[in-house]
Amino acid sequence: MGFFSSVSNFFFDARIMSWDVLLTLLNLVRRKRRIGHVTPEGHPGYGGHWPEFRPPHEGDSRCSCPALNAMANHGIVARSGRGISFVELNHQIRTTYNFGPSFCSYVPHFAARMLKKSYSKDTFDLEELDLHNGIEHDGSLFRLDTALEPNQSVKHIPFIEEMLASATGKDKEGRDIITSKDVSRILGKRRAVARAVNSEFSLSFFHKIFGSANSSTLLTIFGGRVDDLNSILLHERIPDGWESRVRQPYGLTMMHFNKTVLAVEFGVREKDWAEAAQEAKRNSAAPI
Ligand code: HEM
Ligand SMILES: *[C@@H]1O[C@H](CO)[C@@H](O)[C@H](O)[C@H]1NC(C)=O
Ligand SMILES: *[C@@H]1O[C@H](CO)[C@@H](O)[C@H](O)[C@H]1NC(C)=O
Ligand SMILES: CC(=O)N[C@H]1CO[C@H](CO)[C@@H](O)[C@@H]1O
Repeated sequence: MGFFSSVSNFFFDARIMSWDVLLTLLNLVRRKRRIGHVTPEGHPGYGGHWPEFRPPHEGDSRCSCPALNAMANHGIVARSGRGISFVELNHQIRTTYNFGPSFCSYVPHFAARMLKKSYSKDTFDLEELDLHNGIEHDGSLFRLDTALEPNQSVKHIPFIEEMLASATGKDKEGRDIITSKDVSRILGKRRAVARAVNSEFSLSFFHKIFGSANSSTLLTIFGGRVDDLNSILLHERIPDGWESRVRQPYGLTMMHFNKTVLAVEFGVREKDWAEAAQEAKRNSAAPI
């Protein structure tokens, strides 16, 4: 029941949705933030100065989300990844990545409900977010499925390298850029192969949408830039001088984000990967 009520909250939370629509409209009429001033003054990362990066120590908590792990690695939330409050997460993802306040309120509320915790009073450890089929799901871009790798903080380097190498776009300066089509293509492959090699594979419609939402941040917040994503995905480190590529004054709203998400999801064609999936199945030593 919990999960379904959360999902229905997602689709029917009229209050957050109308707030989001309002912010989307304000974004249209107000000027974008100036380059170099996207991260607000007084917050970590202002002017591209991110707090020191330190990889996690033994015993620190990390999760399947590269963006949240990076915040812990820079001490924007507790470096231990433990005892993080949902309220704090809301504020920190907003200033770090310039997601809109509606989204930044919605997601930690969703996570708190998933963990059966109080949004306003409780805290969580990053690894708790990896509850399988809560938010974490099969067929991801950068992690093996839970049945194959129970520790979801473990990056699957070949997946990350394949994604980065598959970028087909270029920006004006000639840098490599991942496009919406690139993300759809790789997502299709991940899902087709995972379905073939993992007998416990499951991916509901809602998790598909979440999956393409998570993947779409590569295109929006990170602007598809391979140089930055190399650092974020492989090292969970925010590059020096980095700021969100979303410059809207009220951040990335759900309404705006939806467009990217739907373009990615509708571009996914698992069928194109039937052969790759069969081959992966033949090659997987111990069928799981
Ligand atoms: C409260 C905020 C957030 C929560 C609770 C959260 C949680 C998660 C979880 C559980 C996953 C794993 C999903 C899977 O199984 O594939 C994930 C993946 C991901 N998240 Fe987050 N996340 C949050 C915010 C963000 C933000 C702000 C960004 C970007 C700036 C982001 C980018 C990503 C990316 C790129 C992935 C990888 C997708 C994949 O491997 O397919 N997340 N997140
Ligand atoms: C999970 O993997 C991470 C990264 O490799 C490691 O540091 C951590 O100790 C592992 N956690 C468990 C519970 O095995
Ligand atoms: C985003 O898309 C979902 C699914 O189509 C929809 O139910 C939701 O209302 C949309 N949110 C906004 C703010 O447009
Ligand atoms: C940044 C982003 O889109 N995060 C989403 C990842 O997926 C979970 C659900 O699976 C959403 O709650 C997050 O909003």
